[in-house]
This record gives sequence, structure tokens and C-alpha cells, in this order.
Amino acid sequence: MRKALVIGNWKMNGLQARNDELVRSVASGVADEAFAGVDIGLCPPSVYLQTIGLQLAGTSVALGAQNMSQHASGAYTGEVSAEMLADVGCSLVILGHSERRALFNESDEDVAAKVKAALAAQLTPVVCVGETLQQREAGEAVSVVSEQVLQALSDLDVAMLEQVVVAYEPVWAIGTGLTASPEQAQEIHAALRKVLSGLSTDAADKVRILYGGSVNAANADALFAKPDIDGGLIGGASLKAEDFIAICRAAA
Ligand code: G2H
Repeated sequence: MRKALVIGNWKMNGLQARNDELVRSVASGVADEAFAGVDIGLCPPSVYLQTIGLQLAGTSVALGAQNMSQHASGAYTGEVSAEMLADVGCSLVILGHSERRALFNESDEDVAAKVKAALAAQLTPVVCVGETLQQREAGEAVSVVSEQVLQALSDLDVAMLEQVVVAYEPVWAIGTGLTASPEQAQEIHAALRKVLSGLSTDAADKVRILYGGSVNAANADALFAKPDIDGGLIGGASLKAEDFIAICRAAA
């Protein structure tokens, strides 16, 4: 019922020559019937969005950004608005990634404001939530991620809520090589869907919940086999075309 979605989050990696090759390889590698069951997106650093958007035009791969401003325009030096992202061809934007929350002090309020600004510009927000190792060990994983989702989404009307994508990314699994087991991830995804159903049962059925955190070509199959895991947000493994394509195949 929910179409799988796999998004590559390149983070702050890659220069033009390497990007060019990676985009070409991914776009041609997934241009096949075998990938018809999965939506695929790439989120390069913002300075390369326009160039990569032109490369992706006419392919099945969507373009996304890794962050944006909550403000529409004005005196916000260094920031990029939702409308600007849409203007250069983005259809997705990652919001509230744990690296933004931890390193750039993004609060739940900031994330909620960005979600609204993204939706107003017809961008699909990919809202990231996740607990730290300390929170997991204290038995707080479900309550932490539930609160993050509620803070980000509870103000939205149902039509808006249905357009959102949620990404569960346990902080302890990001870039560490540690992955939540499929069972650990499914438990949190099911809890998140229950939180969403408290806002709207229709939206809870429709919203795709992605898993992120050291997903690779070897563990993707088992994660994506779980009923509430609708795809992945892929960091390190999205920098190698072969691995990213294999992960997309696992979701298709
Ligand atoms: C989590 C993920 C992508 P990685 O941040 O958002 O990165 O797959 O490298 O853990």
C-alpha cells in the first residue's frame, strides 16, 4: 500500500567530478523495471543542487536538500528557503537530522516551523527523529521519538500530514557501523505509526517511515522486510553507486 522510498543523504561529501559520476551511475543503474516499486531520491550538498537537478531531469530519481530555512526570505545570511529549493528542482528536504539537532542546535520548534515552510512550498519534508544511546539504555527510546514526532507534526491538518515522510534514525547507529536490528527498528516504527494514528488513522496508513543508520547492501533486505519499515535514509552507503543501487533494489 505504501510505496517504498530510498533517499541518499550525501551529507557534506563530494566535489563536482565525483558527484557527476555518482549521479550518472545511480540514475542509469535504477533506470529499469526492477526498480518500479521504489521511489528514489538523492540529497547532495546545497551548492550542487542546481547542477545535479539538471542531470536528474528526465530520470526517475528525485532531488532533495539536506536542510533549509524556516523563513521565506529576507535578512538571513547563509540560509536557503523552501521556495529556492523548489525553484532549482527539489521535491524533498531532510529536516531535523540528528546532526542538525546536535551540531547546530536545531530544536523541535525549529523543525516544526521548517516542516510547515517545506509543505507550503510543495516540498516533501523528511522529518528525522531518533534517540541517543543513553536514552535507549534508560528505556526512553519510544517516548523520545514519539515526542519528537508530535512536536514536529501535531499542528498539521490531515491533508498536510499525509504528505510527510518520517525517518527513524537512532543516533547511536549513525555513521557508527552499528545498525538497529530489524526487530529493534520495527518496534520503534510501529510505535511511531501508533503516534501518527493518534493524529489521523488515514495519515498513519499513508505516511512512509524510513529507517536510517548504517544501512548497507548487506543489511537492507532484512530491515525492509519489516512491515512498518517503508525504505531507508542512507548516508555512507549512498556515496557508492553500487551499494546505493543494491539498497534500492532491496526496497523495490
Ligand atoms: C544517518 C544516515 C543517513 P549513515 O545519518 O541519514 O547516515 O547511513 O552513514 O549512518
